[in-house]
Order: sequence, then structure tokens, then C-alpha cells
Amino acid sequence: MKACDLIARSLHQRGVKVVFGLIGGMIAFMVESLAQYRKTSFITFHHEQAAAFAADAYGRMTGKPAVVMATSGPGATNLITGIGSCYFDSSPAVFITGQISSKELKSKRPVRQLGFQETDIVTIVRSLTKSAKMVNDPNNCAGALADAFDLAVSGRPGPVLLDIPIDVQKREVTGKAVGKTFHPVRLNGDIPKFVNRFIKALSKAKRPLILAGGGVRASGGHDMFLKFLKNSGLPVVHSLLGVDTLSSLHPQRMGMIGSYGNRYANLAIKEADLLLVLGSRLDIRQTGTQVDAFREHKKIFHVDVQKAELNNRIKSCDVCSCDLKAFLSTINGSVALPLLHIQGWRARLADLMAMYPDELEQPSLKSGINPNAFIRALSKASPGACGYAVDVGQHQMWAAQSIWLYKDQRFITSGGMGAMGFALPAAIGMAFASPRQPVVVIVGDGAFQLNIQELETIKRYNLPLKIVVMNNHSLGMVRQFQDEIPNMGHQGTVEGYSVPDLVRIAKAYGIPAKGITRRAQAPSAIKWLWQEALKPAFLQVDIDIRLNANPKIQFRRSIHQMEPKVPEGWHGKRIFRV
Ligand SMILES: Cc1ncc(C[n+]2csc(CCOP(=O)(O)OP(=O)(O)O)c2C)c(N)n1
Repeated sequence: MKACDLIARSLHQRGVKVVFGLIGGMIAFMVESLAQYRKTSFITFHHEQAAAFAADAYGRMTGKPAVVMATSGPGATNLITGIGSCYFDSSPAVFITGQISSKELKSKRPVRQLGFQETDIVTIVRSLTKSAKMVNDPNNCAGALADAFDLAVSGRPGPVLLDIPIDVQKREVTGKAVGKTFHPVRLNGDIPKFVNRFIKALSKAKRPLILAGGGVRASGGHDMFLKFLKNSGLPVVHSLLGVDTLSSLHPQRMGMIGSYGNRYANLAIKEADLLLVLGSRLDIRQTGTQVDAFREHKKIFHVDVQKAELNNRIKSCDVCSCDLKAFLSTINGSVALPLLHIQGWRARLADLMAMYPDELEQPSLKSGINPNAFIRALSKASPGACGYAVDVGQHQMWAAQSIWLYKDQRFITSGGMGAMGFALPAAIGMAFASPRQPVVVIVGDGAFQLNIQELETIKRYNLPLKIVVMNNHSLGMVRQFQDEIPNMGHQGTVEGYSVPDLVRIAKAYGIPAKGITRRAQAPSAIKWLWQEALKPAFLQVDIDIRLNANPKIQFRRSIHQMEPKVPEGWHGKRIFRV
């Protein structure tokens, strides 16, 4: 058997139903083997970056590594942003790049290139992967693949890359196949002692709070987390990657913290006297720059699978480096969990939520569309979606602040990489992960133009994507940043930036499309979007170019000091409707 056939067989044995990618000579044999073997479909994208983003979302949806194939040189380098996105946002994925023939590799020669499209992708992506290596022997292919799959999901999930020269792919597997070499290491923070310390502190706390990050989903311990919440009654705030930890109907969900967090959630952090951080690395976008203010007056307990993330930016925490599932299983099994008397604290949090409705963070508009209110209305009318693929920009923050999530709906966005162009291809990955379940895409006019070509992939597979472009005719997030800098203009965001007629473009790809400009049009447009639930549809929503992502932590200020400042006596009485 040839190595390329063995790879096709191994992928099938691993349960891989789809491989994302874009064809090229150096992967043509592997792709042909997939076709001959007839168990795994090769899904063609129009840019390798899009295939990589799709894999990121697929991995986050299923907890299993998605597989991407790309050819040497530009095919491989086009993957880089997507590989980085998987790495930073803890998504398991296996990238297989075809490399030029071994004998054409420059090896140690001091030249730039020997073979056509020769590029040392292994060295390039080493800092963005859990492992990247070249497979030089056909007998190693199956073992390397098995290792890659196991490594991708072990500990903190992430991407692995295998670079396989074409001559290796074509050779017969002869000798004894080399077996697996990867054996996962069990993490062993002293969980029982940590749990005891936490329980002791909890029994004394008056205002305890959980901060849930993307790690709760990534660990596969989501059900255990829900059980812990039921047992403990603790309120929960979440990070950007933790938006979908709880449905909006969950009574303990208290909103998103961070630079663009919900005002009430940031205030909850300020007022809490005990914080349990689960699967969140407390990065700058969550805590703000003022780390002392973040930890002020509170005891912080932090659980994370990656030891180096503990006591990193926020110091003096009581920490436990372990698999979150192991922590949750220990605490769920503990008989010592105290009965908390925190009704007063829960009522205070409910008051804060009622006091600062997200929609009221926007100025009052005559007939223009309030983005927060629109997101709320759209998501409330989308119970049939399996989730949201959300891009990067102001629209991402409006969505994270105001999305209404029904049970089990996912919210998938590019967190650490913050890569524009993410949402459209990510939604394709989600659609393959949850066949016949619609996905809502929320994307800005700028981000949409980065991977606009994937409309063709969506049409080809007739994927049930509801694509909503929040068109503010500008690169709004950076325009907002420019406005904060004295005397800075709008170069590249408004000046020298333009958007074509997106409705006509969507139609040209064969996708039914419509645009709205006024608030009164929103309800019927949302209805129209869902008219044929299992078909793609495109909706452009006009947003006033001057609107900002509000609230925002003021520059160099504490987590609760947010812009715009709340006027005296402001009590959220005015409910702004779409
Ligand atoms: C690939 C990439 N290039 C540049 C940026 C910097 N950036 C962050 S948000 C943003 C503007 C996004 O504009 P748009 O998609 O229209 O969304 P809006 O902020 O207007 O809602 C830019 C340019 C980025 N995050 N990713």
C-alpha cells in the first residue's frame, strides 16, 4: 500500500468525514486517495486561510481535530493565520501540507530555495503549533498521524502540522510501520487540597463570582460545569471566548467582562470578593491594563490546564494546574460545598443588569438601526440556529454584548488572533460539524471582504448560513481607536476605504440577498432571513458610521471605569426597540 492510501485509510479509521483544503500538485496524490477510498470528502475552499478558519470552528464545535490539506509554498503559508487562530483559541486541528520531493529540498545549502515552491513551513509555524514536523519515511505516516490526533486534543487543545514530501506520499509502506510515540501526560495539580482551600474561602465569601472562559467548552467538561453551577448557585461572568458557556435563559449568567464587556459584568468583577477563574487566561482584553484594580479586594482562585497561564498577568492567585474536568469532578463530588447565603448578592447583580441594558449604551437614533438592539432581536428570532460565527470588529463586540443564546447554541469568534475574515469560513466549518443545522454569520463590511470568495463554497454546498453584514461603510473598530488619539484622522478606515454593493455580490453568487437601512424594516427582514431555514440567505444591515462599540474601559483605567460615563440618575428606563 502506498503512504497516501494509508493516510486516507487512517483518516477514515479516525472517523474523519471531511478534509478542508485547496488542491495543489503536492497534495494531489493524497486527495486522490481520499476520493478512491470514498470515505472522506475533500471540501474545496477558495483560499487556504478559509479552510484553516473552517477547521478552527469545526474543532471547537466537535472537540475533535478537523483536518486541512494544503500544497507546498503559498498553499502552506496561506494557512498560517488560521493555524495561529487554532493555537491561540485552543482548537484541535491537524494540518497536512504536501512538500516538494525530498531530493529537491535545499536542506542545509545556503540558498533561498532549490525546488519550485519549496518553503520551510515546519520552521515557520513552529511557534504557532503544538508540534510541527516533516515525515520523511512512508512507514512513519500512520504513526505520525495518530500522534498528531492525540496531541491536538491532549491538555490544552491546539493545532499540529505534518509536512509530507510528495515522494514519501507515493512510496510503498514496506517495513514495519512505526507506531505511536506520543503518550499524554496527566496533569496533577493537587486538586483535593485546592478544592478544600476554595471551599473554605467560599464559605466566608459574601460576593463570590465565577469567571468562565473558552476553556470550559474546550475541556469537554461543560456538563460538569452546569452541574457545579446547580450545586453551588454561584453567579457567572464570562470572557469573549466564554460567551456561549451558558444560555441567556440561565439565571446565573451575568454577562461578558472586558474592554468592551457589559457594564454590569465589569461592575460585578469590581464588587466581587471571591473570584473563581475557570479556563480563562485573564488576558488584557478581559482584565483591562490595570491588573491591580482587577484583583483589588478579592481572593482569586484560578484553574487552568496550562501552568504557565497561572499567576501570569494577575499575580498572587491560589492556583491549580489541571484538566478542568478533573477539578469539576472533584468539586462536584465534594460533600463539603457550603450552602451559600448570597441572595442579597444575586439581587444586587440582577439590579446592575437591569440598570444598564446593553441597548442603552448607544445614542438615541431617529430611525437608524441600534446595533445592540438589532443583535438582540436577530438572535431572539433565531432559536433554530446551532450557533453564530462572529467576525472581528465593532460588530463582534455588539454581538458578544447583546446576543441572546438559546440552549446549546454556540458563539464562535476569533479571540486571541482577532483575525478579520474569520466568520464566513468559520460558519462553513460549523455547518459541516452540525449538518442541516443553520448557522448565523455576523460580520462587518470590512471583514466580509477578506474572505468574500467563500460565498461560492456556501452556494456550492447549499449550506444553511444566514449571513448578516453589519455595514457601517468603514473599518469601524479602528476608526473608533483613531478617534481616541488626539489629532488622528481616519486614514484607511473611512478615507481610502470603500465597500461595493454587497447585496448584488451575494446575488451574483446565487444567494438570495436584501438590505435594510431603517429600524422599522428589521422585524420583517429577520423573518425573511429565516423563510427557508435550510438555505443560505444574505442580509445587509446599514449601521450609522458614527456609532461606537460601547461601553469601553477608558484608556489606562480600571475595569469598572467605562466610556461613555453614565450620567447622574441614569437608570436604564428608556428601552430602545428595533
Ligand atoms: C486580518 C486583520 N487585519 C486587520 C485587523 C485590524 N482590525 C481590527 S477590527 C478592524 C475593522 C473591522 O471592520 P469591519 O469588518 O467593517 O467591522 P466594524 O468594526 O466596522 O464593525 C480592523 C481593520 C485585523 N484584526 N485583522
